[in-house]
Amino acid sequence: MRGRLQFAGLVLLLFVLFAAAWGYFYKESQQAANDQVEFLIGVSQANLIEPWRVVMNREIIEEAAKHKNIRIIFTDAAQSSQKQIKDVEQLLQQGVDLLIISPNDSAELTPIVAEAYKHIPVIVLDRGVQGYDYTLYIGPDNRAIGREVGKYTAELLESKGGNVVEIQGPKGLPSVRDRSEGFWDILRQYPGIKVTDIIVADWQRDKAEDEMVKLLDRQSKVDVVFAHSDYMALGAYKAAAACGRNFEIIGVDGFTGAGGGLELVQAGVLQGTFTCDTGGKEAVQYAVDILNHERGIPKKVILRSKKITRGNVFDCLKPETGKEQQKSNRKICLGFSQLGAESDWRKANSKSIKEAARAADIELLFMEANQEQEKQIQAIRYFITQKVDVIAFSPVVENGWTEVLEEAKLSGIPVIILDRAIQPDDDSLYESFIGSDFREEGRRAARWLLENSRNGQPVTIVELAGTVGSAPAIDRQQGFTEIISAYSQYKIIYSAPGDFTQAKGKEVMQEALRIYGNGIQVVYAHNDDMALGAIQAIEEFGLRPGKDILIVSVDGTKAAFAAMLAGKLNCTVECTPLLGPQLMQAISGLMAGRKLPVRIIAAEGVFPQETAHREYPYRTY
Ligand code: GYE
Repeated sequence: MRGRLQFAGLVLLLFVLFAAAWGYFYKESQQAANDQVEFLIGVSQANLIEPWRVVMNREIIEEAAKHKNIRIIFTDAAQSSQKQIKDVEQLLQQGVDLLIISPNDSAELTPIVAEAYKHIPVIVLDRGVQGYDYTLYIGPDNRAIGREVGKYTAELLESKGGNVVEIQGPKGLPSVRDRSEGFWDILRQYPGIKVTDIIVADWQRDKAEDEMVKLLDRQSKVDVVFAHSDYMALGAYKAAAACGRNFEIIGVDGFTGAGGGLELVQAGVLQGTFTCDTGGKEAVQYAVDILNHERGIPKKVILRSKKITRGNVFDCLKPETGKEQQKSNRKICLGFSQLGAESDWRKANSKSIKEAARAADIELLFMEANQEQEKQIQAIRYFITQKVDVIAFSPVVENGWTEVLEEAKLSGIPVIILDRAIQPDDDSLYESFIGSDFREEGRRAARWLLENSRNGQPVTIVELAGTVGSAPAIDRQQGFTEIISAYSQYKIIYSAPGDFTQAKGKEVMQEALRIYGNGIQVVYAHNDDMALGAIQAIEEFGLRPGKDILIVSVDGTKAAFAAMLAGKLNCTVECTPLLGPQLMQAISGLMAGRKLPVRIIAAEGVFPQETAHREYPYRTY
C-alpha cells in the first residue's frame, strides 16, 4: 500500500514538474514569437457567406504563414457596410501597420478607406473604392471573364446554336453586372444562341439547385448553363441529376482542393470553369513589399483568369514547379525591343530598363526600333532565334502583333508587354502587361481643365496627338473627350498627330496658330515633349504660353516641371517611365514558375503648376 502511494506521489511530482516546465517553455516560445512580430496586418472582409471569400482568407493565412514577422487580424462585416466601417476603425485603433480591405460597397466604404490611407498603406481587394486614396488595388477583370465564358459557350454550341441559362450572383453587385455584360457582349454576335432564362441564386448552391429544378419543369430545352460561380454550377448539376436531364455547365472560380472547380471539371460535373483568383496571396506578397518600403509598387493589379476544361485540368492540378532550379547555374537572358528614343519619357524608360536589368543580374539584349513596327518585329524574331528566356517589348502601335507573338509562343518563349498595349488584346499571347492607364491619364487632364477654366464661357482646344495608332494616343484622346463631351462649351477645334516629339509638336502648333491665331484657349498635348514644342511655337507667334493659352500635357518629365516653374506650362499628368524594376521583378517571378497578374498598372499623380516647385527636386526623368 505504502509502496503504491509512493509511486503515485512520484508520478504526481513528475507530472507537476513536467507541466511547470512545459508552461515555462511554452511561455518563452510565445514570447519569442511575439518578439518576432514586426507587422500587424488588418484584414477587413466584406462577408464570409461567399465561399470565394473564405478561400481569400485562407490564402491570406497561408501566404502570411511564410513570414514569421507578420500577424494578421481578421474582421468579418457580415454584408454590412456600417459594420465594416466600425471594423476598420477598430483595426486602426489596434494599431495595424497595413490594412487589406475587400469592401462591401464601393461608395459607402470610400471615406473610411481614404481616412485609413492618411495613416497607413491600404490594399483594396476585389471591389474597388472611388478615387485614388489607397495604395494598391488587386482584383479580377470580371467583364473579361464574362466574355471568355461567352466565347466558350459559342464554341460548345458551334453553329447549331441553342438555349442558354444564366445563373447569377446577387443583384446589383458590380462583379455580377460585369460578368453578365461581358457574356452578353459575345453572345449578341450569335443569333442562334438564346439566353432563355436568368436565375439569381446569390452565390448559393442550394438556391441554384431549387430554382433550376423549377425551371427544368417548364423549360424542355436547355443546352448550356453559365453559372457565375462553380458552387452555383454544382447546384445546377444536382438539379440536372434530379430531373434526369443533361446539359453542359460552365462555372467560374476554379479553386483547387476538395470540392473546388478543378475537381468538378475533372469529375465531369462541369464542362469547364474560368479561374477567378481571390488575390489573397498577392495581397500579402505586395503587403510585405510595401511594409519593407520596396520601390515600384503598382497602383492596380489585375489577376489573370484561366480557362479550365477536361483537356488541361490535369496540368492545372499539378503543383507549380519552378524553372529556377534548371536555370540556376546561368543568368536569365531578356530580349527587349524598345520602340525608339522619341521623347524624354522614352529615354528615361530605356535607362530604367537597363539599370534594373543590371541590378537584377539579368542579361539584356536591347534593341531600339526608331518608331518603326517592322524593326520591332525583326527584333522579336531575332530574340527567338537567340533562344532568350523572356521577350519584352513596347509596341509602337497597337495592331499587327498577333503573328510574331504566335511565333514566340510556338517557340515556348514567354512575352511581357511593357508600356503600350496591343489590339486585339489576346492575353493568351503574353504573360503580363506592365504599364499605365492611358485613358485615365486623358480623363485626369480633362478634369484638371474643367476645374481650371472659366465656366460657362466657350473653351477652344487644340490637341497635339501622339503617334497614330499607338495606345497612348488612342486612349489619351478617348479619356479626355469622354470627360469634356459632357460640357458643350468645350470644343476641340484642331487635332493632329505630333508623333510624341518636340519638333513635330512645334510644327503642329504652328499650323494650328496659323489657322486659328488668337482663337485658341487651351492646348492638350499627349506628351510633355510636344507641349514643349508648342510652347516655342506660341512664343514665336507672340503669345504667352501658360497665360494666354493654357497648356496641359502628360508624362511629368523634369523638363515639363521646369516649364511649369517658368509659368509656361499649367499642368502635367504623370505617366511613369520607371518600369524597369517592375519588369525585372516580374521576370524573376516568371522564371521561378510564378503566375503573373495579367495587368500591372503603375501609380501616378497629377501635378498642376502650383505644386511644381515642391516636386521639381525629386524628378528623376
Ligand atoms: O507618354 C510619350 C512617349 O508610351 C507612355 O510614349 C509612352 C509615351 C509617352 O514617347 O512621351
